[in-house]
Amino acid sequence: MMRVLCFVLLLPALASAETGEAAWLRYAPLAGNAARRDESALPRTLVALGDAAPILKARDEIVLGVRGMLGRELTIAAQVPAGGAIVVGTLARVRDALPQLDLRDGIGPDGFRLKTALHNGARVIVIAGESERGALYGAFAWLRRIATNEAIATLDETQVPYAPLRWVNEWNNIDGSIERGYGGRSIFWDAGHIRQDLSRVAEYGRLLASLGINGISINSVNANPVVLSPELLPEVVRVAEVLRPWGIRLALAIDFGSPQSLGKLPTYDPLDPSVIAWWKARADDIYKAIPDFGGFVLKADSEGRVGPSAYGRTHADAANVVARALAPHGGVIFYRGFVYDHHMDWNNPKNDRARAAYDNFHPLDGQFDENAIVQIKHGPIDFQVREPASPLVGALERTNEAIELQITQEYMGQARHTVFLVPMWKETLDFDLHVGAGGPSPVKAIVAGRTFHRPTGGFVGVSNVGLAPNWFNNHLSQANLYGFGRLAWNPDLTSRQIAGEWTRLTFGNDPRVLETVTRIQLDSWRTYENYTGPLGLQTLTDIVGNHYGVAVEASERNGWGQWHRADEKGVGMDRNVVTGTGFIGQYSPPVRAMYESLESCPDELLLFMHHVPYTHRLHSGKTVLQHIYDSHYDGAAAVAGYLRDWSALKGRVDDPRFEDVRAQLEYQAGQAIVWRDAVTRWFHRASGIADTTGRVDNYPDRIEAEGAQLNGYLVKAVTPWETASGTGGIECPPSASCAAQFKYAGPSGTRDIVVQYFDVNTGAARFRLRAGDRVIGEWTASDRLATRRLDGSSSSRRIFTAVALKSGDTITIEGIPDGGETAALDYIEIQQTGRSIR
Ligand code: GCW
Repeated sequence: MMRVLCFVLLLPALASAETGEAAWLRYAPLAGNAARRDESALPRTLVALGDAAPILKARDEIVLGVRGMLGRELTIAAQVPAGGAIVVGTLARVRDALPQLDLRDGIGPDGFRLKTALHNGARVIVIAGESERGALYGAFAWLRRIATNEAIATLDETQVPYAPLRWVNEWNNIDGSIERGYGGRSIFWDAGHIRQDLSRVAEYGRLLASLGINGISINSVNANPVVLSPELLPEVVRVAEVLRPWGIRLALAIDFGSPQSLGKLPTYDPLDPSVIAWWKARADDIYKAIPDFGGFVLKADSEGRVGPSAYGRTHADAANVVARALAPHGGVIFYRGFVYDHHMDWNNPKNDRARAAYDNFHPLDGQFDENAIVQIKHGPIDFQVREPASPLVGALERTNEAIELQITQEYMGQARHTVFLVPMWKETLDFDLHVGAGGPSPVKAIVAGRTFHRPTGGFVGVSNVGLAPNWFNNHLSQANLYGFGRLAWNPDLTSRQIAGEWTRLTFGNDPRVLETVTRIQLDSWRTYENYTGPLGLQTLTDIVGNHYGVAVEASERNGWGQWHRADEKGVGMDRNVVTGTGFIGQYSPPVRAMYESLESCPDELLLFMHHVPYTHRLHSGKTVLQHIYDSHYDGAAAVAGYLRDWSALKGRVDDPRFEDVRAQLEYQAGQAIVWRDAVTRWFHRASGIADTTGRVDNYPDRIEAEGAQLNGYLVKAVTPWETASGTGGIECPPSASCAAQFKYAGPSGTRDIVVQYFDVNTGAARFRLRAGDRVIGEWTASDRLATRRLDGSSSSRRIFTAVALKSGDTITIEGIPDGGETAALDYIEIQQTGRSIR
């Protein structure tokens, strides 16, 4: 007799799905045809084999997904009934339960098989995992097929992840803040402790499991030693318990000085016996409490962190002392390759930060233990808008590697801008470094351990989700986490496939939505590159500040090494072997030859590799300078296009998310103009060469605030100068109220009025716009972007459309400061209605 199991499903709150919290696991009802199509193909019973936690999670997901998408209630049974069933379990259990089925072939580690068949004349859908975790992955994959309208009637496929290690790092501080996180505060930590309420951790575990992520470190690599304290361990255990059912191993980032700072030893020398014993004891304790603990992540001798250099020891010595403590328990250490000197002399043309990772780690190849992995950022600098693949990836033949990709958009618009990073990651992952003896050696194959036959390796994504309902504070940024996970599972997927899947899962299968969102996403990195730093210039953002707004020279004349060396004659870093820093010599001969020669160096990396005059002609035929001008105008126009195209989706996307994304794109469109104007004006002033089409430094619709009639307002220089139009801005002294009056000299008619003002994070100044005697609008500058200055980050835009103006009208802006915020203004623009975002 069939035993019907009764249970209450404790599942994440899907009622709040349209806040973005459920991300790509919404299980929203499918439109008529798709739902009916699956009707006949779908048995009505679900058999989950065994009671291991991941299997129960798989069961719950299938029930929830089928109910949500197809409106069907599945019956849970212990055995396959006469009418057939969906059967989920490990391959071994499935073989026992369905002995007649031909399931002889094995499945690789963490893999799964989806198969439809007849069993005793009844239809079965088999979801079999190599392990319990694999079965869970299979359940998610099967549900994804349904959600994206793929056929499920006949299935026979096996999937195995490309690499064994598919981890995320969360740079969370134990006080609950997140280093380079833009989605609010930590879901893990608060005030020095693990949070009481871990419900968002459970939801996050579900999202990660749906992608096949199998490890997570939950604190910043700038680690507080306290994370290893025995007092905190019981709290950390709680997180491990929440993530374990999702097949995710918990890990911690560690501080290399911990034996001394936490353990009170006189030293942290990795070769000192007391230090060796200390690491072993800590690892033993952790594994007693968390038997499946994943391991440690270590940032040493980098950006002020202590490391083995204090004792004249090597990175391998440092990695190995920790690796040996973990090895008996099956743990691994990810040792970060991000090691460089941030006090380099800018005046020395041979100095080059890009060389650092290779120079530090290549000599140590072969000296790392088998459970140590060198974790390498995808480019040689630091997550810039375009970098070549890190040469270190190709240079370690006897060392495990993982590639570090940054999901959180530190230099990529900090989730205020939509930038889909998968196309960028793909370029790196597919890049052939021409190493090894066995044919093509793309980055993905090397880091997965395939090229040099390493025991392990893989992918690490710096994710930094937060408590924001939609995790990142930008719905479209979720696609980066999704894309990271999909690539870690299968880097051969195309960017288009990933963007398409994500869009269907996140916004449904409406073809118009699919086309628009996919196009925006696929285009968005190139667009961001266009209006920030094209041609390999790097992002051109505020390197010494918030890494967000534009500041062209912030990278120069300091020790951080993100230099582009633009001056009055030319631009770019000479990294040549013959004339420059020699960085290009770190690549294998074919790659070296391509980058070394101006003829074969791709335009998009030209200024990363070479210093050239502004008049140098690109392969495209344009001069470097004209390309810089044009790309910035193209980029800003493209974002305006995204806003227009998204706006046309009203009614096809639920209202809350529609409006969130619309507001985000509107903001981005304004910021793209700030970037465009700042960068083009900077290069115009530096080079003295005009834009051939006359756009740069020529804004006919614009009236500068510093030229208005000022009542209380004072003219204020803005730093860096290029982030304010004209010669600066105006600000209102504290405890005053001020007004600026502009004369409208154009013909009478309906116009859009753009107000460019500054919104810093030290107050909430108020503004009022009048045309003649009429109040057109009021607003408060209450944004909390990380800047207290008038600069490219705080420069903000407000648009009032279709304002009736008469020739000679006075347009007045009244400003009332608040706290440290001075109701500062840059300019207004009076434009023909409908053309205001250009
Ligand atoms: O990109 C830089 C960030 C730092 C970060 C560092 C790293 C965690 O600005 O915030 O520190 O990289 O990757 O270690």
